[in-house]
Amino acid sequence: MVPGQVHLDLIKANIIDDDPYYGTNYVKESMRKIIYNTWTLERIFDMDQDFIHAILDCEGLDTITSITLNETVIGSTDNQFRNYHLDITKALLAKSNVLRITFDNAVRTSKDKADAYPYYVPDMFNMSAAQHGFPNRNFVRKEQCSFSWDWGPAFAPCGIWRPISIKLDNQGLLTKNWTLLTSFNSTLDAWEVQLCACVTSTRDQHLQLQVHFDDELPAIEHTFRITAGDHSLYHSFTVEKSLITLWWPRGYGVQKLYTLEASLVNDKGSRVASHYFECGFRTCDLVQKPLVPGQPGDTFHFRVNGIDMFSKGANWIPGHVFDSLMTTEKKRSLLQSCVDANMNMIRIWGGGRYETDAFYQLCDELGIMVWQEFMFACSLYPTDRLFLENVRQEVKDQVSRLMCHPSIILWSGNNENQEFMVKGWDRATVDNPYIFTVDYHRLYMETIMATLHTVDTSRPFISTSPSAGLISEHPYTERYVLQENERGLYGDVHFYDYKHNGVHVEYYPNARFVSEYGAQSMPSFKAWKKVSSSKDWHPLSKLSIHRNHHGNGQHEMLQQIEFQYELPTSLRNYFHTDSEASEDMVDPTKRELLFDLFCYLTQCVQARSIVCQTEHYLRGRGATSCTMGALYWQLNDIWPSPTWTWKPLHYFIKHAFADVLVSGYQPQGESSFDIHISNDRAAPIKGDLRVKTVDIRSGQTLSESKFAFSVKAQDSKSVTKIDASRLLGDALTAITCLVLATAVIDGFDDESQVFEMLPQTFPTRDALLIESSLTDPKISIKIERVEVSKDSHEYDIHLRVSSEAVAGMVWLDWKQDETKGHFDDNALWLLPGYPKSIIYHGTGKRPDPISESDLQIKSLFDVVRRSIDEMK
Ligand code: BMA
Repeated sequence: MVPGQVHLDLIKANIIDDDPYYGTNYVKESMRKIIYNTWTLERIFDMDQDFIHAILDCEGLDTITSITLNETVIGSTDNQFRNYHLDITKALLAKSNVLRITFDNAVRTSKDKADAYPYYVPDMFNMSAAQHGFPNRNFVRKEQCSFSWDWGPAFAPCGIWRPISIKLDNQGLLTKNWTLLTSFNSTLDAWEVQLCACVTSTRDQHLQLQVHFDDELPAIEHTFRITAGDHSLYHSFTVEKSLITLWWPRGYGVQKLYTLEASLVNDKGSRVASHYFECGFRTCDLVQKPLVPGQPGDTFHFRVNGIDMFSKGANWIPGHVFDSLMTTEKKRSLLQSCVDANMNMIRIWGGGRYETDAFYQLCDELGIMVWQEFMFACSLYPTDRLFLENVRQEVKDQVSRLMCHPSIILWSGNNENQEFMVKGWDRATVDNPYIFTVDYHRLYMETIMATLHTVDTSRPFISTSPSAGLISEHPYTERYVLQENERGLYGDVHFYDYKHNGVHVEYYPNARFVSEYGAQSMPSFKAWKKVSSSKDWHPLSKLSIHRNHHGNGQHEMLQQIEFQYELPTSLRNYFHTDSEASEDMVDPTKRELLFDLFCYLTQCVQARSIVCQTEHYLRGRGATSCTMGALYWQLNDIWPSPTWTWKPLHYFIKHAFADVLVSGYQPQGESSFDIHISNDRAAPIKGDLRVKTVDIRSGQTLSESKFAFSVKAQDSKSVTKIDASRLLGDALTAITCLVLATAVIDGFDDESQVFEMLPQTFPTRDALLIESSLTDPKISIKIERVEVSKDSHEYDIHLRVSSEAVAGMVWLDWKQDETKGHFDDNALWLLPGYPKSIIYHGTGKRPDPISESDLQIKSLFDVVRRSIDEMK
């Protein structure tokens, strides 16, 4: 399969019949053998066109290869992230060409390199036994997580993973690639367009560059006179400011993109090369300046077109172990889900891959800002001459390819490698920090930053994330170490805490920018079922533990469930009992339902913890922390396993990232509830905040109150702090209530100006006593109508969900897996007498006939129901 990976060819040919994603197949000897083998891909073809010069254009080979054409060696490669242009002029025949690409074992190669290296360069392998992976990934320029990660399996695949083609020249000119950069030139007070074509000419000639920019901008012409040989034909020109419509991140304006067509015409009047770009015009800065002049502490936020922005988003990892199965359609759907969840940024994390052109094109169109990392993560790296030269070429190739995209607003050197070194994750960096500091500087400053700046100086660069900020821009000097009293005052932060209750917000950092934070949950049971069998359906089953690559993950999730929910004792005991022993506790046919419940509970807890944390960061905008970014970990998954990726959380995040957020929490040591409004709009808002509390057991209203509020543009503040006695009305304080709050903005009548807080139980800090607080909600669902698009490809199912008592975390899903689409809302709290309308947006084949019985509904009351019905 081209583009593809050898694993997929072997599956297609039935040479391996195990599903690589099933159970523990990924560590089976038969699967691992694929990695340890050498594989040769061969293609026999005729060349029926004339040519003077020919190259084999490899956009991505994974990774260690040697290449022959008709038995002539034409090249070798050792970097998955580079483009290779191999000259095949002499080897190419008219008939029966044999092209062979032999892929060597990357795991062995990296080990050999590490063994031969003069000193030990740590890569975290020793700290990650639970990942069932391979060591020394840092010695090979290959997707780092393909050697395993704390959310992913080790397949270390090989293959022609990106397109490959032969480029012919029969007119004296061959173009290898085109690049484009648009930037604002403040000296000229105009936009500058830098265009470059890398060509090989077989003769001296004149070439005319013709640039056509939609019809809106003036056309450009420029003549080059070149000799035979390789050339970079570089031309830069300016465009008047007044002619340009800016590209904006979503939520701030339009995503204006211009089509630029560049052509080269030779002295005989023939058009010998041409290329289209979709480009945009915008400025971008990462503002790291004193927050209060003369005081310690710098800002850390993005400024696009002069506007300071709060970055709302998530982290992106590779979407599939085998890249060719991660289609553009799947990427589009994930990126659209970011838009639907009100995000404006994604961070392409440094342990994965540089994405495809189509991916960034989608980000440009959707207005999603991209924080782009170079592919180095959680490791230290060698710095010998060959390694650095390899990296230099990689940076040139990737930056040249990607810099035309307005969505990319930052280049970042790596994920967590500075922290690895500074915090001494491996003994070696503690014993001799100087070696690794010098190495760090060589790789990220002298190699990556220096190479980047030969190609693109229009975007900011940071060497790492999380960073401790800058001491000075000129000379470029990073702070590296933060003193105790400087925490949160500089740079960005990654924050994970598996020990505390996720709704206890005082544990969350007060930081300028939190570029990673997250919590694990199980995949949906439907997804898990496809990769497991009934013996695996227990929180502590061998498979659950095996596939949770984050050491103690299963126990941590159980602990987190208990922080938020007090489970019936029988259920609690069952979850905590060793998987095999637990078999005696329930009827075998009921294990499925209980495991499904466990998956659901982990997802509820994850959603609540991460949204509480996200709301804390959004409130931080108006606090002394001046927070200006929250990117949670992690948007997408690579395989069905317990990981940090979103499930019900997505619906909560949509809420937290709305342009007006109503959020509330119970402060530590207090019996009150503090409600804030965060305003991401460019204009101030004012209106009424209506607060209502409901007895969670009876559904009776306990209290109602109204508060006037006003919040400045792009600010956040506390609107009211309500005491328990007021929240609970005349009721006994022992009662649990649900707090509902709605902000209605003045001066508008439409629904879009009404913002609801996510319902919160109060007391908020305590575990919800599931058994004694909940009543059977008897949820019912009605399909009201189905609307089908004209081409029948898309359809909307309009549903109405109602309940007879308060229902918590109501989760809707289809019983079968045949539908493709999403509910516009889910993970809801329902109140008796207040039905909710939900739309399911589907594409492709729809359930026909469709009925309410095709849907599955879960709510927190199922914990009570199932622990009574299913436990022996
Ligand atoms: C951060 C990331 C990843 C990791 C995640 C969860 O450190 O950069 O390396 O998967 O945490 O542990």
